[in-house]
Amino acid sequence: MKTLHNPHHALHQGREEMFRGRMVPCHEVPARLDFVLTELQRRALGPLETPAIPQADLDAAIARVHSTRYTDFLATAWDEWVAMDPANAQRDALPSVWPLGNQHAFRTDVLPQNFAARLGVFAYDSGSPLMAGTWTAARGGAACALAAAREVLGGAASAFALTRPPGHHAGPDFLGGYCFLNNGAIAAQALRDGGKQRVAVLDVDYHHGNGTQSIFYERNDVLTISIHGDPATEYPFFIGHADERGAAAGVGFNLNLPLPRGSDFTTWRAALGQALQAVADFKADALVVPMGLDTFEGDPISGFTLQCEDYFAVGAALASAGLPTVFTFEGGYAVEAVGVNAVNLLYGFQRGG
Ligand code: Q9C
Ligand code: ZN
Repeated sequence: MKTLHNPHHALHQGREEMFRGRMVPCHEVPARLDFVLTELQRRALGPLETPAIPQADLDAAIARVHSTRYTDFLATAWDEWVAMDPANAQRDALPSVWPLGNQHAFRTDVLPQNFAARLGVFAYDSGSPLMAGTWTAARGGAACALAAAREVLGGAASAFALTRPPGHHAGPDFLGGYCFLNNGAIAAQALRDGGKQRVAVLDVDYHHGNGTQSIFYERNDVLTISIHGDPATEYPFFIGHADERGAAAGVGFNLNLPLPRGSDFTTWRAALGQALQAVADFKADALVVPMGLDTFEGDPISGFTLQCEDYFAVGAALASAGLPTVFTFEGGYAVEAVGVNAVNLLYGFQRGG
């Protein structure tokens, strides 16, 4: 399996995130990707490439899933943050005021001139710092996702987009959960645009793939499935329940499989079986797997108990779908284990179900 690597990822390097009234060191750190890269090379999964995607192609692929209002904001966000106060150059940008939802009469159709307020329009949490290199890094990740989709469209059985920052919490016009551009959604849309008729997205990150769900919620050509910690107790809290089945033409094309915090691999694997049945029923002709490794027992911010060896079985089960598959790299914050767990999953897949 080929890996598409983002050489710009470390330009995104947050210092601190807000957590329960105080600032704590970021969990989503560049070292995560370095551990995956080292393990990929040590175990020779396959060739490692830097994507060669023309900027215009990348812009077009991003625009297929994100609004230009949002990407225009992201493209200039850092400069505007620094323009607010030159001292901001030493601090990451985080929001501190939000419009809540439309039912509260706060307006988002008129964007405030104040940058901090605008950041609150586009960011739904205060745990996703934005800095000088965020836009370049996020675009580099999206390029990996697009290149991985092109690999598969070109006939490869699978490809791995080693994306960082992660993507699955980013929606059509919002960032959050350490995510800015939805790499998995960009890959899924690129597969559709490249001729795949029905694309399934099966999100195995510990957290609900809310951004991807939002992007495809009203569509019946992309099935979105997520196995995750129950939002009753787990981030992102306000979305990810089992009764969210899609809307308009998309009714029946979103499947949420929330599991209680503390769930073990036996429970998790049963949910994966259900997810794979849904993929088969949908008659998908391509699969995207937003691959979070934060289901690992040792993860510092999550609550499932998967073991390192379990990831081989996860990969093998995913391979049993028999579909051309794009993997994107999502969460996983037990930094020293994330490389082994990622490569175990990919190896399990490559060996086959
Ligand atoms: N301070 C992904 O796994 N906050 N995002 C957790 C810990 C957000 C996770 C609180 C977790 C987001 C891609
Ligand atoms: Zn996660």
